[in-house]
Amino acid sequence: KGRVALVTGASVGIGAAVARALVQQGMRVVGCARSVDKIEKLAAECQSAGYSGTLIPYKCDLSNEEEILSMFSAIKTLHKGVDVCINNAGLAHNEPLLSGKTEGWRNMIDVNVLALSICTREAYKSMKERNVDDGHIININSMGGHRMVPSADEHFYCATKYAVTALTEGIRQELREANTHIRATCISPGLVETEFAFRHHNSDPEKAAAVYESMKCLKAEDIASAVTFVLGAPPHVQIGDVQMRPVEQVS
Ligand code: NJP
Repeated sequence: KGRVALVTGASVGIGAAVARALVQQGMRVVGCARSVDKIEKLAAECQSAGYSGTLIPYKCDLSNEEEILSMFSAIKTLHKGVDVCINNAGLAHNEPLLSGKTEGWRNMIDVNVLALSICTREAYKSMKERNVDDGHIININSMGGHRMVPSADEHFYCATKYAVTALTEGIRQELREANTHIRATCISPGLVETEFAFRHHNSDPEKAAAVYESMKCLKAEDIASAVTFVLGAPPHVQIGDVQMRPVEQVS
């Protein structure tokens, strides 16, 4: 309660559900994405619902480091700093490796890996300069970041999520070496019903719809519950990874 959380990719899907849940719990949430109008709408909804926290919309293209750094400096000026950083923004361009486009790969690296790393570094800096010892970095990973054999056309996306698995563990070790109690966790969902599959630039909408119709998917709110569970764990408990799949999902 009263803590400042940054949620990246808060305009729709999992990020919007996480932002809403944290505002409901009384946090001051800076929600960022490119479609800031959608976050403004969500902020108004949270206010009319009478939630005790607030949602502060911030327009940021996470593939641009300058924009990320300006956002952290605005958060410092307006809200003193970040106590919780939820690296949620992510995307997939699903196409075969042998014929995929470099632009799509670069976009996935920029958002799924680099933006997550930059936000983590800046959030840690902010926590350290204010002696925040109970901060938390939560990375929204994927079951694809653990699967030994990625599904067809998802190889590059899974590679970026393998990076999230390695980075979260690396962050946890560095935090320990820095002798802080700031924690790092990743949450790894299987299929979640959001616009995600429909947003893959190269995916066929019918194929995307079929994916979601094939089983009873997780809801964005299920992932938000995992985030509030992780944040609510007693200070001595380190939750490394929460893997969540729909019951019907095999791998
Ligand atoms: O995705 P979606 P989800 N700069 O497409 C933002 C992982 N995951 O909520 O900028 C700033 O509905 C985008 O905002 P906008 C997945 O890998 C999902 O399902 O306005 N923001 C939007 O808010 C990802 O890490 C599933 O377009 C940028 C958000 O990202 C996380 O869950 C399964 C941006 C994407 O919303 C959230 O996914 C799984 C940029 N350059 C893992 N680019 C699943 N849904 O099935 C994108 O295993 N965003």
